[in-house]
Amino acid sequence: MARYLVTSAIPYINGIKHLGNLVGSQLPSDVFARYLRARGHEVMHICATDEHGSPAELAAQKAGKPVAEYCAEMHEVQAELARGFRLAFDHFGRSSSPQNHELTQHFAAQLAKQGLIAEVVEHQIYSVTDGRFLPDRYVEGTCPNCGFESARGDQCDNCTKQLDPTDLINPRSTISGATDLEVRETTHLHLKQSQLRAELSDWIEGKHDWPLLTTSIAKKWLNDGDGLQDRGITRDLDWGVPVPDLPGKVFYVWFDAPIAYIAATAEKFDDWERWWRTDKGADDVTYVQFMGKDNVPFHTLSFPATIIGSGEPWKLVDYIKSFNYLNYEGGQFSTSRGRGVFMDQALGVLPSDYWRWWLMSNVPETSDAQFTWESFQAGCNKDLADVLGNFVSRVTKFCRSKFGEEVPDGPMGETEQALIEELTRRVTLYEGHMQAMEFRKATAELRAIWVAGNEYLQETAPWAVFKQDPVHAAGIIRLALNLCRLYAALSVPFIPDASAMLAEALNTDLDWPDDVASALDTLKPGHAFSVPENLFAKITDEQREEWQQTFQGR
Ligand code: B3M
Ligand code: ZN
Repeated sequence: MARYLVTSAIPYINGIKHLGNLVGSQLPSDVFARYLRARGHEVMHICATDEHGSPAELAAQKAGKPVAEYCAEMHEVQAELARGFRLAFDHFGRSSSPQNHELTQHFAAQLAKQGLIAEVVEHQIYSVTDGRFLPDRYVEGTCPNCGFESARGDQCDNCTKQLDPTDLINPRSTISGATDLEVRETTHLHLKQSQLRAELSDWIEGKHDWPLLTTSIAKKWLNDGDGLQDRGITRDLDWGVPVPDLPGKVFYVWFDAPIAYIAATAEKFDDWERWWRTDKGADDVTYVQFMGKDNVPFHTLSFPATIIGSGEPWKLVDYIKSFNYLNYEGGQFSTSRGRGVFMDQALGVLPSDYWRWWLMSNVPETSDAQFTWESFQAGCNKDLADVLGNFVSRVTKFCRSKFGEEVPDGPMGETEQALIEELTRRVTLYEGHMQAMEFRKATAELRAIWVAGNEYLQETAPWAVFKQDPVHAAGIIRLALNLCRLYAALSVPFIPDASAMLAEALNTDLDWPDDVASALDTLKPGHAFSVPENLFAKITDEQREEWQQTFQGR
């Protein structure tokens, strides 16, 4: 038994996330955390809403609400959606919490003590039309790195380069569209990240087992030279963590957001330090982060710079699992054009297990992936309805009609032995992929484990055997009912609702199989069960076409 701290990138407060966002952080972190718990590890699984910065201010303005009220409401909306998708966080916190205010100011003070903070008179974009300084996202323009014309002031969405608003070519105000922008002087705090280059470089170079996607992005920013430039960590905004002694300024959202992983733990747990301080018990914790590829520079350079630079024994991440993008029907998801499926809409279409299964079996691990309704229909119908659902339904219904709703008694033979051997081998592979966070491989193996049950039924044909040899048929069905239980246990990380339904119908607890042979001998003859409702309905062509229409956007 080990201790795992698992965090998902914290979703921005403004607006509801689409399936691509979901599969890039919150869902895989949940799948991994559920797996670890099922294996008996001690797990702390943390997420939160990312509430500061100009996107929140802009969205609140648009909604005509005070920003604090807007954030409180949207936090509830996102927390409810997380529950709807069965994202089992130990806490879903808020970056605007008092705990995060305190910790963010603490880190800034520590960094200052270590000589890593400079007060810098900056030249910043001031909009005459808007009558204010324009921080990060209030400015858009052309990326100096790749030429993308709609780069934001903080980062280019096209090449992922971290930017300062003054870097942009042809800048314009996103509030008014004004181009009468001037550069004026204002004092900000800078984090002298460049002084940490050697330490950060050594740290990343030592991570030989990290996904290539993570290390390649990290090394690109390290070695490009400007990835570790000293960076402004304050902004001219009202909403955020106030900067002591600099009235009217708050910390930059990307400075306080990762600190919110720690703060969110502290929001709920008095003993949070045993997860986060290596001098207070966290030295035996394995810390894993989940995120989309655009978040990688902030987690491989900026946040570690805060942690290392503090000079205090805070827990550094041990493994960063990052993801490519999920596209939608040959293009991108788009909030403004209503294109693609967003988390609230998805739950209106089908229960969460369908989405969880399809998304994780198509997770954009090694390259970008694509959601299409054809693929979604085919994947759900084949894997969930035809393979798993059908197996459970055939076995339980056949048993009910021939032996009643209790596990029948009968012998096992060579076919069963062969199946146990195959499953033993496959479960080991499955566990290996889960431990390695190779989710596509894991879902393929789980599917193969389900398929093995169907093949076993096909081969042993209990419905035919029953006519000559009912006791032999009883043996087959006893094993098959135990297979249902095994499937429920193994499938928990991906389809927790179906697993729970199945466990309830089988009138059993679920535990992870230490040994397949004994796991398949858990439900004893005479054990009462009931036939579960159909676990999965098939998606019809009419439904698929209707949904295709509904979500195609303008
Ligand atoms: N909110 C960006 C995103 O949702 C950002 C992640 C913060 S992680 C500390 O993609
Ligand atoms: Zn760019």
